[in-house]
Amino acid sequence: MEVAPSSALEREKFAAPGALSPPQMVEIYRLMYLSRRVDDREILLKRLQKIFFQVSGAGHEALQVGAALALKPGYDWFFPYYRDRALCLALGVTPTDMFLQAVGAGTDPASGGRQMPTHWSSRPLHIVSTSSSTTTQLLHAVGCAEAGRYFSRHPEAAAKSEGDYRAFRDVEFHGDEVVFTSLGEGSTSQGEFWEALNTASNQRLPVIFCVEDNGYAISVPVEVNTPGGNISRLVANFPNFHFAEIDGTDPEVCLAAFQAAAAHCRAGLGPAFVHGHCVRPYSHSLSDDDRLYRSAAEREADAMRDPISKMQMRLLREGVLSADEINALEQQLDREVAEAADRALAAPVPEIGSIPRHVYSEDLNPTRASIETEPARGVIPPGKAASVKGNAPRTMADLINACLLDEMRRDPRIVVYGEDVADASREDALSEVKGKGGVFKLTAGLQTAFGSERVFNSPLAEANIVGRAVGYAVRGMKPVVEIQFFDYIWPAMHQLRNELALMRWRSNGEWAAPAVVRVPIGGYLTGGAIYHSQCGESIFTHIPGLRVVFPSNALDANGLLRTAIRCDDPVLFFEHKRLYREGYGRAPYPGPDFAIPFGKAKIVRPGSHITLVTYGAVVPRALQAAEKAHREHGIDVEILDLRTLSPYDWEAIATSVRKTSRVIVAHEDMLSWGYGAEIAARIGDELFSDLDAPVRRIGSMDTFVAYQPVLEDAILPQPETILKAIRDLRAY
Ligand SMILES: Cc1ncc(C[n+]2csc(CCOP(=O)(O)OP(=O)(O)O)c2C)c(N)n1
Ligand SMILES: [Mg+2]
Repeated sequence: MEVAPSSALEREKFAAPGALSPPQMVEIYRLMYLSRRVDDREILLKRLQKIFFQVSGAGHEALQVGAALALKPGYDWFFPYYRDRALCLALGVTPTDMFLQAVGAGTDPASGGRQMPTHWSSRPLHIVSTSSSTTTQLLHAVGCAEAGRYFSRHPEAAAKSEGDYRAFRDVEFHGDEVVFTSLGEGSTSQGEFWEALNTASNQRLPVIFCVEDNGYAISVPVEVNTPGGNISRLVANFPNFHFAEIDGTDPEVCLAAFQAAAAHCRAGLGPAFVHGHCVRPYSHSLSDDDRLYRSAAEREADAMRDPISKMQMRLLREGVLSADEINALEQQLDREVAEAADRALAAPVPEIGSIPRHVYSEDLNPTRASIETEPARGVIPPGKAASVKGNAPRTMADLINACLLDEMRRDPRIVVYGEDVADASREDALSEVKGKGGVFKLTAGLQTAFGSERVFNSPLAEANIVGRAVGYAVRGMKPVVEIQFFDYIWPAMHQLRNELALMRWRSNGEWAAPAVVRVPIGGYLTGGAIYHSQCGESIFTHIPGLRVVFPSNALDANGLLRTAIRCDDPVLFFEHKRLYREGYGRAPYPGPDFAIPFGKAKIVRPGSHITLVTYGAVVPRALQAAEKAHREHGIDVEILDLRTLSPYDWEAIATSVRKTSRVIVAHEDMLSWGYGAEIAARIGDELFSDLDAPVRRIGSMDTFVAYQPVLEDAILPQPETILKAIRDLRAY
């Protein structure tokens, strides 16, 4: 028989604060003991090599059961961490589910055999897929709370809509929902911990942050991670918080603390911080032995505070259960745990053929040809007066801005935020000032048009921007966020690679985070120097699950951004700063529905002698070189602008190379390990017999971009560099 999770009926009994009744005490003990025995069983299975990893929740049970019983699964939202077994059991995850993950079964409901044990996920219970990265989940919780608040204030935005991601992103919300997230005391050292508290505090979000303080981060004691050794003291000055520092081994104290925290959150007063002191009797994980770094006296003191034995003593002391009754309950639970483990051990392993499933959306394919539309003619761009000539050519900056305006009007689930993207955070100023709207003015006028709830400034913290976007997106909203400069994307790298791009695959399709991250990129700026000129797109095309777009002109930028926003996958949208306002590539406003599918290259210049595969700011430079090659040397170069880098248009490359038999791959990013290396390797591999010459690559020097323009020119590929490669290859 499967072990029953705490039923809704049982849970109601815990809703009201007050002293615990005997049946409540028994239910708490049942959950805590169950959690410990699932750990024990997993440890046994690991020793028998039937499972491959084990991390226990031992010592944390009281705190977690207290939290779970104060909250509502399937109503509130949960972003737990890897030790939260008792929390998840008390929310309704079954021991069988847990063992299925431990054995890596194909039927593991949390990840289909992709994640380690204790990496929770359950859509019905609102447990959002967790990673192994300590602390990333906190920013997801913050974004989730923001999305919940947004939907409660704008319920019409939750309506389903066919034709874009909304068809597949169902929305549920409750006005008084709470978002729970937890972490260990060591993980409070991560910057994202502080970034999450920042936004939760500033926006009075209904998030409960639970620090499960067992005194150690693997072998590192608390005072190394936390100056003074107590995180409660350090966070005490954050405004709007409800704070509680408690004995995390006493379930009655814990339950009362979480009830008070939830009441504060549900009343809209702000977030809560519950700091529970607990113990860690089983070392960090089965790969760790705390006898290597903890004194015997310290470990014995911990053992005295073990929440399971303390609760058992209390049941006996208060006459709630006799020794025989406790024995009978434990034996019953032991049997159920053993049966659950046996069921999981008999489960089939995942199919090898299932591996690529859910890397990207299985529902909405952004490469499908039907996305393609013709540009509308003679229409007036949004926000412009009718007197403005509708079909005058516009810059890439203009047409990106126009796309954002159009899409925000069409889709109320879109929010835009980032550093400096608002017109003015202090709204009072808006009556007398023009507004900032981004350091490159790409988001100008959006706040004025759609209000501060939909367009706002983030703190100066890139992980905060992307981490919150994950939380927004899992709730069905469409964050279209900005990283101010590519050069500063790195603090968000962890969130981009380990969270945003991975959410769908690691949860076997249960969750997804289809956000758009717009990123100004690139050099050729004259004076941009090292920290305002970087490229580095291949680092991101190397991330499965992420779509990577890199347009070279205004029309493509407009049509591809629209596809990105309507897409069901996360998209990294690179905008070349040098191209924002260039004369090259301007185009009339193409109307509010112009879209270009991903993975479709454009032949910018047809030719028969050499294929030149490129993208971004190298496109106009390649064109110059090709024109000169034609004029002065009679060489006819075909230029392919890839437009999207992941996916990319292999068919277009292959068709052209089969025709010309000579190919150059050119990009602005550094040559070595660059994007061109992959394309060149694939051409060599699959088109070898079509080639008459080696595949040539052009990229910048393997350095960063220097400030002095003479150096910058020499570092980055120029039309002359390209022309020389064209001539050499023709002569080969
Ligand atoms: C970002 C990140 N860095 C390092 C690790 C490796 N690691 C896993 S758990 C852990 C210690 C965490 O300690 P604490 O936050 O106190 O939680 P506890 O394990 O004690 O419950 C470390 C360093 C990780 N998972 N993620
Ligand atoms: Mg710890």
